[in-house]
Amino acid sequence: MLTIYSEDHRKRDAKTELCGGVLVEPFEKPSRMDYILKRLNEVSLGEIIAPKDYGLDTILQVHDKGYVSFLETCWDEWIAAGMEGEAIASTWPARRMAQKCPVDIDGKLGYYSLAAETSITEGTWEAARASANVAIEGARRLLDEKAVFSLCRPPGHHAALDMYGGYCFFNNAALSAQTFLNYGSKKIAILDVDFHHGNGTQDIFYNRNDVLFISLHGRPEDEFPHFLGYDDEIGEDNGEGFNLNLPMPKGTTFETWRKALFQAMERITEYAPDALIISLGTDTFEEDPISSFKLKSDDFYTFGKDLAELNLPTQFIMEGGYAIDAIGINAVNVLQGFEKGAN
Ligand code: SP5
Ligand code: ZN
Repeated sequence: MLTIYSEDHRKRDAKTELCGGVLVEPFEKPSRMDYILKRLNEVSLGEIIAPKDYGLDTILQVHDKGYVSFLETCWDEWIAAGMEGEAIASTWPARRMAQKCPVDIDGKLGYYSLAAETSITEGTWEAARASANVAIEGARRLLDEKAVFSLCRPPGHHAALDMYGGYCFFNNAALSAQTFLNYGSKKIAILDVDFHHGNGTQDIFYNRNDVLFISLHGRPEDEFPHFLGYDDEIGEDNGEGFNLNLPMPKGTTFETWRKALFQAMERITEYAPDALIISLGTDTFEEDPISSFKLKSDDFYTFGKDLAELNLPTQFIMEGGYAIDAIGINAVNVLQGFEKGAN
C-alpha cells in the first residue's frame, strides 16, 4: 500500500496541553509518526512519498475564510500581544452571548476554538497545511490505487467549519472527500473509527447527501468532545439520513465494537459510495492513556480484514492514538489486515 507522508508535521511541536488542571506535555506529539514509520518499514508495506503543495483552494471549500486567516496569523498576533506561553483560548461565545468575532487575539482564540487543551504554537500553521496536503495527495493517488494511507499529523476530525480543537486544525478527511468530489465522484463515505466522535467532519457535511458520515466512538456523556456525537444526530435538510452515530460506553470490547462496525458497513453498502475514507484513530486501544475502549492489537488486524469486504477504493487517514509504543503496530495492523482481506 502506498503511504503519503510529510516531514513538515514536525513544525508542530507544542510544549503544553491543558489536562486535569495542569499543563502537561501534549499527548499528540511528533514521535507518534516515528513509531508508525518504523513499523511501515519493518513490514515493507510499500513506497512512502511526500505530497505536493495544493495551496488553500480545497481548504477554503470546507473551512470558513475568517477561520483560515485566523490560523495563519494567530501565532504572530499572540506574540505581538506580548504573551509568553503558547496560545490557549480562555473565553468562549457560550450560550446567549454574541457570536461575533472579536479583534483581540484572546477573543479570537475563543471564537475559533471548541476546546482549550490544544495550544497554537509557532509552526502549527505550516504543519496543518502539510497534513492537509498529505490528505489531498492521498485522494488524488487513489484514482490509480486500490488503497492509500495518508499518514496525517496533526489529525483532523475534530476541526469543524470554523473551529479548531482536539489537536485538530484542518479537517483532513473532509478535504479528502471534497477532493474526490472535485475529481468527479458523486458519493463518498467517511467511516470514523477514532475513539472520539468526529464532530468536525459531522459539522462540515451535516446538511449534505454527497458525503455519508458514520462515527463509532465513546458516548458524549462520558468522553471528549462531549457536545456532539449522540445517536439522534442523523443529518438535516438534504443531509437527513446521511449521518450515523454509533456511541458506545466505557469499557467497550472488540466484540461489541465489531457489531457497530458491521452496522456501519451495512449502511455503507446500501449507500454504494465511489470511495471510502477511514478516519483511522487507534485510540480505541486498551492501553490508550486518554480513552476507555478495550481493543487489542490483533483486533486492529481483524478490523482491517473486515473492511476489505466492502471492496471499495479506500483511503486511510491517520487521526488519534496516544499509546505511542503500540501506535505503529496497531495502525499498520489495520493496513495489513486490509491487504490480506483484499487478496
Ligand atoms: C484526534 C484526537 O484523538 N483528539 C482527542 C482530543 C482529546 N483531548 C481531550 C482529552 C481529555 C481526556 N481526559 C482524560 C484524561 C485521562 N487521564
Ligand atoms: Zn481520538
